[in-house]
Formats: sequence, structure tokens, C-alpha cells
Amino acid sequence: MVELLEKIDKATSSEELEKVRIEILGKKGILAKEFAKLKNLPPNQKREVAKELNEIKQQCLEKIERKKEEIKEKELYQRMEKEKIDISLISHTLTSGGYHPVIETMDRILDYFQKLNFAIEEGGLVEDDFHNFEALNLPKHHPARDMQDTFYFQDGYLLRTHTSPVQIRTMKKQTPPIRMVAPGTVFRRDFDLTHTPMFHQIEGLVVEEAGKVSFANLKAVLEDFLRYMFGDVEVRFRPSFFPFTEPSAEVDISCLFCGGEGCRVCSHTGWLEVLGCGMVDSNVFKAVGYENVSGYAFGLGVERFAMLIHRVPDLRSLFEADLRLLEQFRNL
Ligand code: 2NM
Repeated sequence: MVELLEKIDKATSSEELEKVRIEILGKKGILAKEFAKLKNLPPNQKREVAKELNEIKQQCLEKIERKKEEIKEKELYQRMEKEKIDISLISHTLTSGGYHPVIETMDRILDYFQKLNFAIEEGGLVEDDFHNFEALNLPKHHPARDMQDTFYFQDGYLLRTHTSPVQIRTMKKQTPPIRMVAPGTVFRRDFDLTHTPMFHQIEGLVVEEAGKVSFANLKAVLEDFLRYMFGDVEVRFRPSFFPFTEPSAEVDISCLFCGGEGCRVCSHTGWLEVLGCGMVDSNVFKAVGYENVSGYAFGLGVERFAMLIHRVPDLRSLFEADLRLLEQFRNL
């Protein structure tokens, strides 16, 4: 009896305890053997010994149960000790990235037009003369087609100089009504203080049945858009010229830096030019086979918007991968 309880007490792990339990209480265990011997005893002793064996069995069961709890507790503490982590240790510093200001600005502009139900369309960077120029009412000897302004490949293809070819391709494959914006990279042979050979544009196009959209719609949408982007600013439309629109306008906002008083940024005019727009020229609709429609279009440079929103004074700093600038746009 005492030996059995000691056996149980010596177990130091769940596995050992289970072995001991089988040794004592199993089908072929010590107690089973003792019980088996009962049948050889005379009836008067049988009762006595059976009672004793049952008591031993009961005590062993209880002891094992207590021991099980004890071991469980001990093993839990061992595991906690082993898995302990020191949260005060110095770890690798986690750094997070962030959106480049140009992309962040582009996303904000696209959000606005998406809310107005404009579709976002994209196209390839390499275009042909028809989609980049001809269909946009840029005649054969227009200065914009000059080698000086356009990156040409040897076989007549070129790097698109604006995203307008996306509008042309969308009009060719769809029928009005059309409401779309085309965001993307464009290329021009220009590199100085205010120009980079690659930059980003967003152009918009709305086409409806003739008479259903007017310059008034264009004006309302762009005024609302510019106040969404720049806050409480004055907006003015100035007559201008683009080959693909008639009439055409350039759009100014009151200077963000001096509030219209006149400063170096606005060349003492009180105004900043931010957009070009107009009613789509009938020659453009002719080129894509549209009849009896009217529409408006607009275009803007994303870098210019990013510079004005974030007060970045030098365009080139947007392309220099300079961490002193980029770290200011981190998410964390
Ligand atoms: C601008 C200004 C005015 C324009 C026109 C078109 C098209 F393809 F529909 F004719 N797309 N974008 C447009 C009009 C672009 O950017 C300053």
C-alpha cells in the first residue's frame, strides 16, 4: 500500500504518471492481479481482502488525481519559464513606407471624380501619331509634334505627350454617354526648373447627346473640384486655346501663398494657373466617328497640384528620391 503511494509520488511528468497508473490500475496491473487472487481465498477472507483492495484502489485513484493536478501546475510553470519573452529588449526598428506625394495627390483627385461616377481609364505609354496627335486636331505641322517636344522611336511610334490618346481609344470602343478620367505618365522633351521629361497628368472627358452638356456644366464641376482640392479659393476661367477644344479656357485659383495679394509664387498676379479645359472640338468627334454629340474635357499636371498642396518649392525634388522630402510623407 505505502509502496504504491510512493510510486505515484515519484512520478515527475504526465507521461511518468500515466505509466505508473497503468502499472497499478491497468487491466494487467498490480491491483488487477491482487483482485484475481481473490477467487482462491476462502469466502470468509474474500470479503475482508476485497474491501481492503477496494480501499487501496480508491486511495491510489485519489492520489493519482492529486498528483495529476500538481504535475499540470508544475509543467505550466516550466512552459511559461521556457516561453518567457523580455519585452524590454531592444528590437529591430520597424520602418514603414508611404505614398509618394505625386501618387497621393493623384489618388485624391481620382477619388473626387470617382464619386461623380467618372470611370478611370488607362492606356499604353507608347502611342502612334494618330492617337496622340491626328485625332486630337493637331495638324501635321503643328509645333507640338516637333522632334523638340516629343520622344520618337525610329518606326514612327512615340512616347505619349499627354493622356488624351486614352480618351480617343475609349471613344472609339464605346458609345456616348461617356464620363471618364485618364491618369498616367506622359513624356516631353523638356527639362528645366519647371519641367521634367516624365510627369503625370489626369485628363477628363464627358460626352453626351448633342446639347446635353455645356460649358456651364464644365465650369460647375471644375469649380467644385478645385475647392475640394484647395479649400476656400477663388476660381476664374480665362479664354485660351487648345487644338482639341473650342472654346478653350485656362483655370486659375487665387494664390494659396498670399491669398491674392500678390507674391513671388504667383508673380504678383494673385492667381495660380492649375487647369486647361474646353468644349471638345468637332474635329475630335469626327476623328472617332461621333455625330450629334457635345462634350467637355480638361487636363491637369499632377506634380503641379502636389507642389501647391504640399508647398514644395522645386519640382525636381519630387523626382530625386531624397529621404528628407519623402520621410515627411511616411505613414508612421
Ligand atoms: C487639356 C485641356 C483641354 C483634352 C481634350 C481631350 C479629348 F481627347 F477629349 F479631346 N482630352 N483632353 C483636354 C482639353 C486636355 O489639358 C490641358
